[in-house]
Amino acid sequence: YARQNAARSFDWGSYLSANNASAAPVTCFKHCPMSAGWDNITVGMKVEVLNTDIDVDQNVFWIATVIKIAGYKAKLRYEGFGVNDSSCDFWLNLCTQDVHPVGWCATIGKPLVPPKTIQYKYGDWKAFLVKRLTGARTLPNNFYNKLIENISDKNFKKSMEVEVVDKMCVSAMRVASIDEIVGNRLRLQYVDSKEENDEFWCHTLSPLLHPVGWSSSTGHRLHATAEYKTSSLNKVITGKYDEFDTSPSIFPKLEDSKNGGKFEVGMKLEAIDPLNLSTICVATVMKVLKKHYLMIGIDGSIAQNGTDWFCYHAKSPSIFPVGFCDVNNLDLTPPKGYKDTFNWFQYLKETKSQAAPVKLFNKEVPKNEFKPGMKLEAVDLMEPRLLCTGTVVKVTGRLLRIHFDGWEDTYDQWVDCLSPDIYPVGWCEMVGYHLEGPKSKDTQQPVPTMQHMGKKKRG
Ligand code: MLZ
Repeated sequence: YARQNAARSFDWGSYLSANNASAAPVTCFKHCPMSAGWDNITVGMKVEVLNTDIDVDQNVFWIATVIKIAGYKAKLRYEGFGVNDSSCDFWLNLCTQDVHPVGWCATIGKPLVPPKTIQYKYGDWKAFLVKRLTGARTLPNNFYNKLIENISDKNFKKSMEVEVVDKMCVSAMRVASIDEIVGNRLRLQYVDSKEENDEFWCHTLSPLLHPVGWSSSTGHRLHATAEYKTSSLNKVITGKYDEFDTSPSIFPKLEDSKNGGKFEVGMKLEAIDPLNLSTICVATVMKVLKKHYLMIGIDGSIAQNGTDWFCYHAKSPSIFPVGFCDVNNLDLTPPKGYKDTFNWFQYLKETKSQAAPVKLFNKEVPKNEFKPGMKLEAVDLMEPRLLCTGTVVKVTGRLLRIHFDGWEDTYDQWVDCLSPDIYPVGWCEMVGYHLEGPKSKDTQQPVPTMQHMGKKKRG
């Protein structure tokens, strides 16, 4: 598999060892390849890998045992080193072609040669191996093929058009075409852009991504030509899409609200601020779109004419009923001017508004194994080209707070446990995408204060 930028990429192995850190297991990430079968990948499993502990100038291989698993990565120990001898342990990615099932060398006629450090330990290496390998588990034979098959959604192809949030004005959609696909992450190019490389990255399952005609069918604001608006509406009505249109059929079906009530304009709630994902804020339903989509405004935000309203589905895990933060002991960011004095009861009275009824919100909490301290790879959603090393610092129901290693807490992000923007350790290496390492002390630059940031400003 292509590994373009891997060379400059950050190396998890030594970092995990040095910090004695654990990683979120691959089974946590349902949108990632091999997630479903990953329970079968266990410590103690044996594999065949390149033997680098030799004198000869030739590629030879040896058996290694999985000592520890961190996401897609494994700490390995060559067979023959003792149970307590970690002196030559090394990390590899189980989902790259560096790791093979036991038996691979025999099938392609490559030699198994013991490491020179321990060469002296046994006379009959063959007998030793037979003994060690009897009853041992290894990777399934079709592991790598399955991975390749799993790695991309065939429904999304280069040059196809989508509707995606306008990064310069988050209350509107824009038309973009798929320029590159890396492990189900799309590099999109806004089609009407005057600048070159006016790109936006998002996963095929991102809530910011929609099929052609979605804006017309929901009533969402769309920055596009009149021709596009007419033709896309037509496609929605007739159900006939062109070859390079993404159609609704390849997007996840969002569940409709079945509980009777409806969100109404003016109702108050708590919501993750789309322009500052480290905060949960006091918010208002500003507009109700079709198909259970809502435009949410953060109370006290300065933008006029709704340019910072943001679309959340009624069942979005990023909106919460009034009192959610209080109940869960989280900081609620009040509108400007309220500071510590904020009180929902008074605020509702003062603003003569109603809290959105609790029954309208998504109360489902999918089972998940995320725990504070677990490492992962996460998209910096303020600059979604960047995939960075992160740590789960808090788990509240289905919500995770991700901290970017080395960065100030103001860069933290609240994300759902099923978010397609978080990945197991080793994902970047597997798909060949650059991973940003932790920010280190010597490269630290002054960071602008949060008030000056927004999707357009930070960077
Ligand atoms: N230009 C940005 C880069 C931030 C990247 C952080 N990723 C966790 C800034 O310095 O604000």
